Amino acid sequence: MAKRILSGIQPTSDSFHLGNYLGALKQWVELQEGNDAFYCIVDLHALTGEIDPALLRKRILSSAAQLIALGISPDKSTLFVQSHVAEHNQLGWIMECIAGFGEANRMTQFKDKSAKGGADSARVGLFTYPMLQAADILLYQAHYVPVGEDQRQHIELTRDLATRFNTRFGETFRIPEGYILKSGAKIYDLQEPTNKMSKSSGSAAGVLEIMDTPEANAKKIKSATTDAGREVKFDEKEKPGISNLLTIHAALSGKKIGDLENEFAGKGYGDFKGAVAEVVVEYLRPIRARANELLEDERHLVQILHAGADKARTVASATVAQSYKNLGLVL
Ligand code: ATP
Ligand code: LTN
Repeated sequence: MAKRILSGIQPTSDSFHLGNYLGALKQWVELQEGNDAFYCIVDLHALTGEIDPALLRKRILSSAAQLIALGISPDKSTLFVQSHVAEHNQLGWIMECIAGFGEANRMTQFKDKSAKGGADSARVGLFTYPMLQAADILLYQAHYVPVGEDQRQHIELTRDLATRFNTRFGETFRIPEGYILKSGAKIYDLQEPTNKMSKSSGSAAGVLEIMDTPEANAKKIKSATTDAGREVKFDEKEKPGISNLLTIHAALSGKKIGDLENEFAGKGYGDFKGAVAEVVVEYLRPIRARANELLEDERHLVQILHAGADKARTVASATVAQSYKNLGLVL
């Protein structure tokens, strides 16, 4: 049976990176087949960080173009921008009124992010972020929420809030489940292969960006940190750099890691890196071109997003109406 899928990604960088794709977005593309998928660019969540209006606008559009270029089809999935569907704010407030201060205060993402700039300067929106995320999910009565391991705690909170609401005010929300790939491709920084590839903490040289030029990405791979020895072998402990490159090659070429080890037996790291660079560059080339093409016609891109928002609103408004009614609000 088709399942309702919901996920979101923040438009917080000019380009998604290969970790975002292999760890999360590739699953989004796969899950749109045979399911009823809703994918949301969570621009309101992005307001919890530094706000640069011109940059934010550019990144929302660029995120949409990249998602489509990576394979999210607006015909198969409902692709939309969170701020286009006001119901997110409406249910977000309800969730804030259901959540306890103590449980919100236990969210590790808030603790980590607020600790960076000093807790007093953290904004209230960063604190209430998980309640808005719960609203994102519950509005669509999602069965599954494909996310990375780091989001497990927010999904648990969402389930707790939904259960509490249903128990106290009557059945309103489906209790969603996280769809978290345990062994999902976790991609590491090319320069520091024990840290995850990340928009915020990685060095630019260690992050393979979808919108980067082929030359830039090839150069990053060729100067990736490798390990002692010269054998191309998967060993995350002793050879994190080579293992990361093997993971990337295998994920994009569809080859097995064992077969790649055999293919490069007796050859040096240089040959291997050249092959990885070619696989990455050729994989990303049409994606980048398609994204750039979509960005050239901004009106058309916005039209696609508005159409997605219209579809999303139909589902979201029914959930808000039901929750208002159950709360005793006069409709
Ligand atoms: P930030 O550095 O700002 O935390 P990020 O690069 O970690 O950003 P997110 O926007 O937090 O990216 O994550 C978007 C999705 O990509 C999440 O589902 C997350 O689990 C996944 N993801 C991010 N980095 C990686 C990675 N290196 N390997 C696999 N998956 C990743
Ligand atoms: N918090 C998530 C982004 C996010 C999300 C969502 C993911 C916001 N709303 C709803 C899944 C479902 C993150 O930082 N990756």
